[in-house]
Amino acid sequence: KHITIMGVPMDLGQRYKGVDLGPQAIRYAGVKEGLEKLGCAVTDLGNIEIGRAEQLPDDEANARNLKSISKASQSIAEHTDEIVKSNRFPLIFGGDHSIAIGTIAGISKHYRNLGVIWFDAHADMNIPETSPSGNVHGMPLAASLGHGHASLTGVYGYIPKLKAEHVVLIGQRDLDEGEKDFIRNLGIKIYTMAEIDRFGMESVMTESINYLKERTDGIHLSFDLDALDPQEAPGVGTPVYGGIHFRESRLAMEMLHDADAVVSAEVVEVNPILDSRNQTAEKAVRLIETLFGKKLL
Ligand code: DIR
Ligand code: MN
Ligand code: MN
Ligand code: MN
Repeated sequence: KHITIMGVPMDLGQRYKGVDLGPQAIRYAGVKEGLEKLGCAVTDLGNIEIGRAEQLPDDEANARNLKSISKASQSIAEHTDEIVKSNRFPLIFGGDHSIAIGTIAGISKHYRNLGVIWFDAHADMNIPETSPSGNVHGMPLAASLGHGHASLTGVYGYIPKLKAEHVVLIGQRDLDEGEKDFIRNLGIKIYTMAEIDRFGMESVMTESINYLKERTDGIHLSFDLDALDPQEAPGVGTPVYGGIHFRESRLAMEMLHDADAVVSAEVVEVNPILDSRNQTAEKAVRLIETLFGKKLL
C-alpha cells in the first residue's frame, strides 16, 4: 500500500495548547517505521502550514477563530486532494478535529458517495446556534453534512460533502441537546457506548461495515482519540470517562482492515502536553498499524 502522511498542526478549533504538537507525537511513536515493517511504501509530507489566529469579529457567530479555520480548511482540502490525485492513501495527523472539514472536502470530490466512520466521545455535529462552547472542533461533521456557518459548509466550493445516510458514529457518550435532535432528525446511524456495551464491538463493527459497504464507494475513517477511555488515552483536550477500551478499538481496526474498504484516514486530538509518556500517540500508532494489516500472529 502506498501511503502519504500529512501533519496538520491545527489548534484553533478548541481551547487547549498542545494539540498542534499531535503530528510530531505520532511520528515519535514510530508510525512510519511501523507501517514500513508491514510492507507499506510511506511518504511523509511533513506538516502543512496553519495560519495564526486572527483577531476578527467572529464572536457573534459563536464559532471561535471561524475565519482562520475556514482559510486553513481550504488549504487542508487542497493538500488532501493532491494526495488522492497521486493515487496514494491519505493518512492525516491532527491537530484538533476541525481539520476534518478540510480533509473530507478534499477527499469527497473523488467519490460519488463517500462514507465516513467517526470514532469519537462526541458527535461533532454542532452548529454555531447549538454549540455550548463556540469551539469549531465540535462542528466538523455537521459542516460536512452541509449544516452550520457558510464559511465552514462552503469550504472547497461544494455543499454538502457527505450524505447523512453515509455516516456512522461510534463511541459517543457526551452529546449536546442540539446534536441529539440533529442525529434523530437526520436519521444518522449511531452506536453510542450503550450499544457497544450491550452488543459488543464485534457486532457493532459488522453492522457498520455492512451498512457502509452497501451504500458508499469508499470509507473515510475519522478517529478522535477521545473515543478511547481516558484511562488509556489521557492525552486529549476533552476526555469523557466510560469510553472504548484499546482492545475494542484494535478489534475495530482489524475488522476495517479485513473489510478492505477504507480509502483515507485521520487521527486527531492527540495532545502530548496533556499526555503521560506519549501513550496516547503510541496507542494511535498501534491502531494505525492494525488498520494497515498488522496481526497479532
Ligand atoms: C462539545 C464538545 N460537544 C462542543 N465537543 C468535542 O464543544 O461542541 N469534540 N470535544 O471533540
Ligand atoms: Mn504546502
Ligand atoms: Mn471529535
Ligand atoms: Mn471528541
